[in-house]
Amino acid sequence: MTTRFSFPSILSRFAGWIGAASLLLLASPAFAEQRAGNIWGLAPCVTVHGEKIDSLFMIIFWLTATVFVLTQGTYIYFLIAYRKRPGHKAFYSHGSNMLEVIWTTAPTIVFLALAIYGNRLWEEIHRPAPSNSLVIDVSSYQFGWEMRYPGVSGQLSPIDVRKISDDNHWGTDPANPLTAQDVVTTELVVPVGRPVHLLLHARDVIHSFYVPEFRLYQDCVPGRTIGWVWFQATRTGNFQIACNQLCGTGHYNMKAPIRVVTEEEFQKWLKPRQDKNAAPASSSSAPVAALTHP
Ligand SMILES: [Cu+2]
Repeated sequence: MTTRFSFPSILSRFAGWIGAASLLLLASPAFAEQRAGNIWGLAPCVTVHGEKIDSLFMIIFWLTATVFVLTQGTYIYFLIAYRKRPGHKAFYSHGSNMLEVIWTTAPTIVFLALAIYGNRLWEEIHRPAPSNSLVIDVSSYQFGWEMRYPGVSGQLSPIDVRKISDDNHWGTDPANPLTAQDVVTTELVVPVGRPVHLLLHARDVIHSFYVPEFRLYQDCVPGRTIGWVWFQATRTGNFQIACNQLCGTGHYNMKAPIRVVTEEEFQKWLKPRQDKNAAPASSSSAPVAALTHP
């Protein structure tokens, strides 16, 4: 007996496509070499907020997955059970009003609950940063990142975004003694377990501060201080900021390393840099003054 659409015949018909897809699947790890994370699922999560976002994500995923399997399963079952067969006569069914009410009300309640829960989570994440946060200024430009930490005084030099330019990366006042104390770096080093408050800036065009492991994605807009981003890392590790807003020809390479370290390691890293900037600030106050008050 020959059937036109037997499984082997379908297989041979699509052999070329199946072969190509298998090759692509085998070769895909080579494309993914640049990424440290898992390309098949979510990147590991290392922030308190991120864990909450993931929990909402998983609730929605399992909810929709369950509904998908149930509805598609029922659909396939009905297709097979009520297929056209000799001796089986089709009959008209108007449906069930009760069922209609149930499957309209149930999703409405679920969607409302998700919206309320999601909104609460959004508010929680966008709550002002705790007062004990470490404040770090982040400057994005074509094509890189710069970080500014408070100097020995524990305070960042005040800025005016209107003064941000290629010559004045932060928009600080050179006459302010705090300016010389600021610690400027090209890597983001943060202590684990402590809230970190970021002030995001852009010097030229819109960039985006994106760290998948932090579940953080926020645009940096020229002329603005984006001051609502804060996070608290849950474990140490090495990560990367990647610009996630197509910002020009060098966009693909616009990245900076992130190191989440212990509080002791953090102090060991920051202290010498603060001390280095503290010394010339007091001794060179004369030239600074001379510069600003000729
Ligand atoms: Cu960019």
